[in-house]
Amino acid sequence: MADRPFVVDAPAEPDAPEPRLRAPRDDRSAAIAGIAAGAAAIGAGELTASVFNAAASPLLSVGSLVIDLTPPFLKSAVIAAFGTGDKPFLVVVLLVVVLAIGALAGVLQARRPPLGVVVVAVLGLVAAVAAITRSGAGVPDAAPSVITAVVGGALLARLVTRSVTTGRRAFLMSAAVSAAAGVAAGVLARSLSAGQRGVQAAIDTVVLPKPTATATAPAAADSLKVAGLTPLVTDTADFYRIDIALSPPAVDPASWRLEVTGEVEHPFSIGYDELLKLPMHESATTLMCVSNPVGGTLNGTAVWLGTSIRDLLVRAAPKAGADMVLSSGADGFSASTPLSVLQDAGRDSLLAVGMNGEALPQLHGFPVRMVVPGLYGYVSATKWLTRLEVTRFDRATAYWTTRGYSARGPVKVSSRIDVPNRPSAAGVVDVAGVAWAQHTGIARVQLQIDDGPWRDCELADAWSADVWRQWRYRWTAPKGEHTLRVRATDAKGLVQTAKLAGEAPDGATGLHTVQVSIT
Ligand SMILES: Nc1nc2c(c(=O)[nH]1)N[C@H]1C(S)=C(S)[C@@H](COP(=O)(O)O)O[C@H]1N2
Ligand SMILES: [Mo]
Repeated sequence: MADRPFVVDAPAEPDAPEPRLRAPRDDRSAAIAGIAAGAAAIGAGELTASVFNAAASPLLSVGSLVIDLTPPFLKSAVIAAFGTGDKPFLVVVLLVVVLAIGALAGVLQARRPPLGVVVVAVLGLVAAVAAITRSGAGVPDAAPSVITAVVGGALLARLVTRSVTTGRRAFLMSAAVSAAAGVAAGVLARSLSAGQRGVQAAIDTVVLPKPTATATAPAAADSLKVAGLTPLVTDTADFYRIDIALSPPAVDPASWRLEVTGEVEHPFSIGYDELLKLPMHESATTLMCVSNPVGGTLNGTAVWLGTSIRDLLVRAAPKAGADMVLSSGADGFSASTPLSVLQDAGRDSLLAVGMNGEALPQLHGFPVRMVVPGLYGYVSATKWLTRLEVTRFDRATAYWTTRGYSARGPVKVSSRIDVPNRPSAAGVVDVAGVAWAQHTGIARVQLQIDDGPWRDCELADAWSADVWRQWRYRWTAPKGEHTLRVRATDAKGLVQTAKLAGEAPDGATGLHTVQVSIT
């Protein structure tokens, strides 16, 4: 039987006992067969997805499922270790795990056929379910996973059989060809990803409307010219990126619509072109991630161009009793923002279409995202926005709230030392950094050197309460090892706490402390 890896001992000695069937125990060949079949199967699935729908990629779908199921502490640990490289890291881990399962399936297939094929089928099923249950996906999105499973199962059975029916070289050759074909298909898939290229073309053609008001930093605000100090406005290319989307959603602006719905008198929906015709103004806001550790850099300031969320809510007319807006993104993310914050006339909450003078980049939420001064991103800054649902905190729950984070997330007053970040020569040393308390503003920054008193630092002019503030201290530094510690006070007099708290459930606290060698 061609598909059963049993062989007949041959040649039989004339006086030997009956030739008997034996199960080959060449586990190593079987494992190689499994890995080769796995590589070919993944390549086939990815290639199918890239042609048909990049979001339906079996690998990325399973990756997204893993992200969904990752407990917050692990997420924080991975972000801490890999920063924005957390996603490539996850993909590599996934590949290794899947190929290891492939090796195992090969061994199983050799020992107990068709168990190996069953394992492949189960993997395919998991990928298919992951692909279908992604937000905005449908049953056809299972196709790439089905193809992965079919290619994987068939190749596994065939290669395991070959591992015992043909010579070792011929077997290794066919395994190598399968694996190489898989890698080639995977590379081709990456370069194809049709939807992704389409989005860049769409972004390139956007003509942003003229702002009714522009945001320009006061000349004096950027006055602290210290090498290594965080610039007031973050270059878009350097802007941190945090989201649950393994591959950023490719949203076509031509078919994009925002639904404003829920507990409102006048639900409506609006398309991209229509939105661009609304009054648009610029506003500088420092965005903050709740996962930012003390001293971390998961924050950035941009000049956002957008239209007032408050005005859109006036049009929808929320009903009495509503107290939350649940915003959703095309990646399945959702955020719970207090309705009162979005209705606050004193707060520049934007439906943003532009970032630093250009259309929103795909990574930062093209075509439309939210920006709300004073709240962490996970409760306010929904990218690839598709829906605003007016509701209540006791009725609806946002993405991170079901994963150990608070339903409400106002930014905590905090500060960071940027320089010195390397050994410095004794003499006058600039100690500098940024401090933030979005929407309240920074009134004071103090520095402690070793166990000395808290000394007031120089502050750059404030741009607005919504933007971080640069600070500097001119330190006459003596030789030796020193400890520097910073703390900020917000405009309401609240002093940044020294009490240590982790990022979950509502933002880290503690004082940023650095050691510096003065030589
Ligand atoms: N659609 C979507 N929007 C999202 C997220 C997400 O995972 N998906 N993450 C939020 C979080 S946690 C933060 S801190 C900000 C980060 O925005 P940025 O990537 O543009 O810096 O986006 C927010 N908006
Ligand atoms: Mo975040």
